[in-house]
Amino acid sequence: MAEKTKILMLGNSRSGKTCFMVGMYTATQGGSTFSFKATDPDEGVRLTAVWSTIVYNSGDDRWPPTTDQPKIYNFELCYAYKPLMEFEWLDYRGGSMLDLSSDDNVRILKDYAAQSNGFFFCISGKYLRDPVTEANLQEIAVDSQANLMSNYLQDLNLNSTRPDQNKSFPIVIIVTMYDYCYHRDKRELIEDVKKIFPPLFASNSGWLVMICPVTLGKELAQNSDNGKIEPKNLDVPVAFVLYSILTEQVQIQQEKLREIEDRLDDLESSNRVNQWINRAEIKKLNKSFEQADMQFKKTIEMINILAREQDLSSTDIYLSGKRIQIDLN
Ligand SMILES: Nc1nc2c(ncn2[C@@H]2O[C@H](COP(=O)(O)OP(=O)(O)OP(=O)(O)O)[C@@H](O)[C@H]2O)c(=O)[nH]1
Ligand SMILES: [Mg+2]
Repeated sequence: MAEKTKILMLGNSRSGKTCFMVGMYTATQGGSTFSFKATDPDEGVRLTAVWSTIVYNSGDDRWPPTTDQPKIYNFELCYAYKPLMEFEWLDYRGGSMLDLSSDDNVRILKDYAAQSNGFFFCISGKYLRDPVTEANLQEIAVDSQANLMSNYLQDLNLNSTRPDQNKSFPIVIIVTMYDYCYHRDKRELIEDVKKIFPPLFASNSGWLVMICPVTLGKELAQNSDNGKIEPKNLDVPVAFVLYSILTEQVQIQQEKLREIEDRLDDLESSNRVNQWINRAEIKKLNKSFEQADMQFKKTIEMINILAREQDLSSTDIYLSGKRIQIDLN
């Protein structure tokens, strides 16, 4: 299993962060062969209870209270009940982004950002009901706190102590409460989201970004008290993170195989006497090659599993502002 992946979900207060996390955890328990498991079983029970309340209660009682204390959740993403990837997830009070930098919550958020392997930015669909224009762009960026989220990316780039600077850093812009935008053309909506975060789509910027509209139910915009819960796309952002981690692993593993092969070629192409002198090294390298090859094949198999389970080919993914097609098959 890959090392623990830390996700920081940024979004203003009431942007749907907690509901997304709870829904992602619970809604994948059924149909898919992928599922989430809370590392702490009691936490799993609590999350399931929160979800049941959302599904079966009505009125204000159905929704979880605003998050007051930052809290870390640990999940395992499983395939056929076997752990594939470990996740750590910070849920916090969205309003914290507005607090002064000396505030404890801001410090926790900044520290977590510095250790994160990817960011999820939440923009509520409420802000995108109407087309984004020059006249309303600033207001949307300020109200949704998109401008504050971008600051975290700047910090990330400036933070030279980050050990894994060369690693890919997936970003998902999640349009929560997409039900507010069902009347809109999806392509136009996606273009509007891009206008809110222009640096993420600049050419040569290197950012790998997915834009993913999600909803807990299409009736909720009209009827948040009693609308039916029919989650959509809640599992897609994490599948994208898994994809980006796996493809990065494949590249690293391929590089390692190439290096071992080159060294073996050098040693084996020398004369017989040298080959005999280096026989222990050659044996060791052959063993390393076998191990690296096994890991490589395992990663390819995981990518194939992901391809079977999750169709990412029609999702909106951009690399340096260019839309890329992920077809894992
Ligand atoms: N229409 C609609 N409303 C939603 C949806 N998801 C959540 N909501 C509403 O949004 C409210 C806020 O959701 P939360 O998940 O608590 O928001 P949060 O970002 O965690 O808020 P803080 O904890 O204050 O930072 C909920 O109480 C629901 O009323 C959705 O998919 N559609
Ligand atoms: Mg919350």
